[in-house]
Amino acid sequence: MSDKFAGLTQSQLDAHWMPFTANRQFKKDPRILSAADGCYYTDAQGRQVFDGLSGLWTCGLGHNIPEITEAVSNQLKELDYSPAFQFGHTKSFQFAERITQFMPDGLNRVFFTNSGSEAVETSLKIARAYWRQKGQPSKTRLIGRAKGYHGVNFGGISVGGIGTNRAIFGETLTTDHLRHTLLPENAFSKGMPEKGAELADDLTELIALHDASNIAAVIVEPMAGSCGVLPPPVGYLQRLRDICTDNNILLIFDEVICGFGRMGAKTGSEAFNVTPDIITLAKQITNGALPLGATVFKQEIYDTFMDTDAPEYMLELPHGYTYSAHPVPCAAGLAALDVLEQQQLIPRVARTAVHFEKTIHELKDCPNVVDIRNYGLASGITLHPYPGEPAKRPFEVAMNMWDKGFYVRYGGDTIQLGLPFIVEESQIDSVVSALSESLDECA
Ligand code: PXG
Ligand code: PLP
Repeated sequence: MSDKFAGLTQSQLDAHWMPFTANRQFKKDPRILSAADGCYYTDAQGRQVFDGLSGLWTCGLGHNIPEITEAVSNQLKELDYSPAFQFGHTKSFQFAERITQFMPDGLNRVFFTNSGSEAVETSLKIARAYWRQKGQPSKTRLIGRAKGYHGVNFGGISVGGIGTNRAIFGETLTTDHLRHTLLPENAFSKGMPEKGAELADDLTELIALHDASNIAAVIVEPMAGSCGVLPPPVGYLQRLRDICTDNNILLIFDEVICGFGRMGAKTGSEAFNVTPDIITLAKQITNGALPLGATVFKQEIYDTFMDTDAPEYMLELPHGYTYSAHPVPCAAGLAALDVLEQQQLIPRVARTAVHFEKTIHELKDCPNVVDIRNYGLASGITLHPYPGEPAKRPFEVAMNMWDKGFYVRYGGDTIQLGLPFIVEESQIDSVVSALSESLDECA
């Protein structure tokens, strides 16, 4: 069990083109995970590795949850697949209603997808179709925000605001972007930063430029995750909400990371007390055990499609995936939300976040740390870059952490933590103290 290649041949390693991975580096020095339980992975050499990102923001309940395993295995034995179009099975309806219990009031119609990226495409397509359905077909323009991450499909990269994720793929949809909210004067803010609410007024300027009659929707992450954890400035989301309401523009919150507990609340909407018209979900929805995403709509959007003179046998919306509402991930999701609720993990996140905030900010004086941001059980630590090589230092720190037995995320000039909801204070202290050592060693 001490072979870091886990018995894989070079040709097997070469056959898999890995996603968002430095393939050449990985295949020389693979990091293979072979098992997981609670807050720990076991790697191919049998080492225990602390899961500092809950998988990829997916496994807040921890790993190897017996209730999920049982639900999935029972579902596979009972009904392994059911056609998604024109036929149904009980789990998707039960799960849809269960999801709405976690959503803000009024968001109560659920469309199933297989990933966050598809949840985003679904939100953008339906936003456009909604206005057409309401007799306003010119409302097509979609607005995102700089540094936003909305998955990797064409709609998502069009509204997305991370240049490296779109630059090589050629033409995208015609979109606009609000400025991001990462202000130097907010460095080392704890929780929501004080300054920056007025950045929401960028939307007013875009409305002046294009006219609201041409704008379908604005999409933002309530707390931007992938670009390095940016909690919204105080008052910012409410201002966006007000401008959207005043101008008949749909507001979409991409809650793929924020949804189901990460913020110490059911959603980012609840944490920041602002209700959008549409919410996208994925990741934590099944605790990562199986792929599933969802897009949740306020009822009036759904009703707009149902309120039609077309014959009842006609489809109201030509959209959906072969695996939309697949019974097995629906069963996993039902079990995951039951565990989240029964173990009262959302209030636990809110409580643990207090210790996490205090502890993570103790890294302020470590070498090369230029900013630390946090909310709930999420944190982003920005590192001073090597000249011309912004991504190198986070890579070095993350590899040093891996050697010490801690998995943390690195991307751009940032190290990210997304701790499991079940984390103990002593484990928070261990990961932060290891990070402090790594920052010293990589200085
Ligand atoms: N929207 C948001 C806000 C996301 O965070 C997606 C959409 C896309 O979801 P899928 O399931 O298609 O990947 C995401 C995904 C990171 C990291 O390190 C974040 C994501 C994915 C992988 C890594 O922060 N977010
Ligand atoms: N490509 C082809 C040729 C297909 O037949 C389908 C679905 O039937 C798709 C793509 C879309 O696949 P999915 O529904 O899994 O997104």
